[in-house]
Amino acid sequence: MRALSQAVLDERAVLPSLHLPDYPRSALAPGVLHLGLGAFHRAHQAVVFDALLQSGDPRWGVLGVAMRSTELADALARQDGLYTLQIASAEGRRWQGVGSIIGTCVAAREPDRVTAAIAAPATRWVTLTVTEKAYGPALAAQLVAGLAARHAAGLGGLTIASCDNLSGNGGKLRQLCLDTAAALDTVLAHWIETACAFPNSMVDRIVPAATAQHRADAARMTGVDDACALGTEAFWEWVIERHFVDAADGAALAAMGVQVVEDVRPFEDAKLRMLNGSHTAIALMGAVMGLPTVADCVANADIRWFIHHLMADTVMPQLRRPGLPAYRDALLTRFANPDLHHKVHQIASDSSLKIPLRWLPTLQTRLAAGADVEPLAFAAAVWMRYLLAEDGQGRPYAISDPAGERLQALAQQHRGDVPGTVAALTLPAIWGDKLPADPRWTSRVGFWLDRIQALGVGAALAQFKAGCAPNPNTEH
Ligand code: CS2
Repeated sequence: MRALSQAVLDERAVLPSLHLPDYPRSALAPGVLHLGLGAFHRAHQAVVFDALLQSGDPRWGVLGVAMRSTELADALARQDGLYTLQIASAEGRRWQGVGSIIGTCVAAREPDRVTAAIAAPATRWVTLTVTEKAYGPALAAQLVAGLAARHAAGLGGLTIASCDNLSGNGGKLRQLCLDTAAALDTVLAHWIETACAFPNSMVDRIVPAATAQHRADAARMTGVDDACALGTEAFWEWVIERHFVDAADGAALAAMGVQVVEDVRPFEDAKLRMLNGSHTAIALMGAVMGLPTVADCVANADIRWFIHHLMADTVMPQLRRPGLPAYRDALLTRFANPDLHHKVHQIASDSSLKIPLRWLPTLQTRLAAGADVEPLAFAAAVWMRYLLAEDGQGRPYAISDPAGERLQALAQQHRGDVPGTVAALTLPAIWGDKLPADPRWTSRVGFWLDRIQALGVGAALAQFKAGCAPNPNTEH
């Protein structure tokens, strides 16, 4: 079987079921530099840029930059940046060839190439999906080096759009760049501040890590071998603040289905706390209960009930996004998508960085108002149990988290001692300053950790459910 490439595309040597890009890719110069080349970007922004290119606007070709790992960047380069995306929903599966990535490189291997690309005249945008843990000095240094070269060349500023699951992602990135630049050169810092735009944005599409199954399915469906095939759901959202170097970009993106708004906050809060907050709770429960995927978890009636309860009664009262009940119900349907096979351990990774963004704002607001936080106390207890690194059947698993070693050591050290575990793991870096000293929180986490130790997560969850009086305002 031939490998996917531009030549294969030009000969139309693929099966007709595949929707293909047919714009002149070889004539494009990248207008977008994407940092964090991975599955999410390829199933989300790259698809929007593909649609823009398809509409006849040649300014949206992407140079895809992997931060460290070379495998995907090199595999994509071997097939001229092309890949097939499987889109699975209740209506069935369809396949789309995506052509917007016209070059790839690896930041750790070719930092100068990244700097040169940021400073290239054709570059207009930088987009980022580098994950929560990357917002530090190394990222800022890379961006500022490129921006300094751009400034020195007398070129205009860039729109730099963080697409990571952080609240106020654009503002955080802007501050990081300004602080780094100010330490080097105040003129440069002023230029970044005035000539570049850092819009906040919310991105959403569930994109599990690509597997060999995607490759096998792609081969069957297209007749060519695609080492970079991946799968996603039909749903996608990109909500971005109206704040661009070129104001006309707002209309161009909007024409492709991107929502361009004055204030991203209501969308970002709803997405982080409902989708991502539920994801983290599901992933930790699934890991300890030995349920491999999100769909396996929400097929369990008690977990499904718990997630509905968490969203409806604890998270939604603080949110402003319109249409929340429908958003909640759509999320449960998305989680149940049987084609995604979204692994709980993928989502459970980096939980120490995700919990402060996904659970903490709800907790802080509710505790300040004297409202109950019981589902999150239960979820926090599951996280503490998860840190023992073995499921309810005693099967070990790996924990992937920058603080993982330290957290696991603490969990082991206090194993069997509930108050000791709660005290040791309610770290201010994760749970904020107030929760460690708030007995309304620590006592409830301890209560549920005790139940989990005595009964296991599944039976403790059944007890949680039995103890909840039905809320007359929400149908479960
Ligand atoms: C997930 C997200 O891995 C995770 O932590 O919660 O990647 C989630 O699938 C996306 O944000 C959906 O848009």
